[in-house]
Amino acid sequence: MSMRFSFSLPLMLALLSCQDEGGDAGDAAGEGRCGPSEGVVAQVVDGDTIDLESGERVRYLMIDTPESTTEVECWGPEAKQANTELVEGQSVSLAYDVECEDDYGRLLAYVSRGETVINEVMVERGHACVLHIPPNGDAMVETYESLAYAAEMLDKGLWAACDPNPCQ
Ligand SMILES: [Ca+2]
Repeated sequence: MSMRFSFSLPLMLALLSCQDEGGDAGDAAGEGRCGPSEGVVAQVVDGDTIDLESGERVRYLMIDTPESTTEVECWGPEAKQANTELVEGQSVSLAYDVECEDDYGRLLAYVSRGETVINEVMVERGHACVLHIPPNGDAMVETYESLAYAAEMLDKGLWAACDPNPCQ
């Protein structure tokens, strides 16, 4: 018994420390490195921002959608509507990058429903432009740029509807 214990404790500690270094690998309480690792979307603010029932405001990483709140830009209302249909009232998971918050205190996250990353869907369907603010997204920028390029080639959403194009 004691032999087995002396073997497994260091192993457990090693596993735990790996998990800590894993960034947003959440612990048992559902906490990621920067904030909650899951939540329910109470309200969609616009195409790239949501409020969780737990109170956090979350700004989607790597994307920017046209405004639909204080001012209304081309495709702003459509982007908000698309985001609403995707996540409002839904359980989502959150993954973080290097910097946890923006200057407004909003959590910066990749937001997923099941295996679907909503940030990517918004670009893929032509509802969002790519917005890369390093060091966040350095590992993801090529993925997002190619999704935006495909949306542009296929005349999706804002790429066909807006002149001038809000992504340029
Ligand atoms: Ca925006």
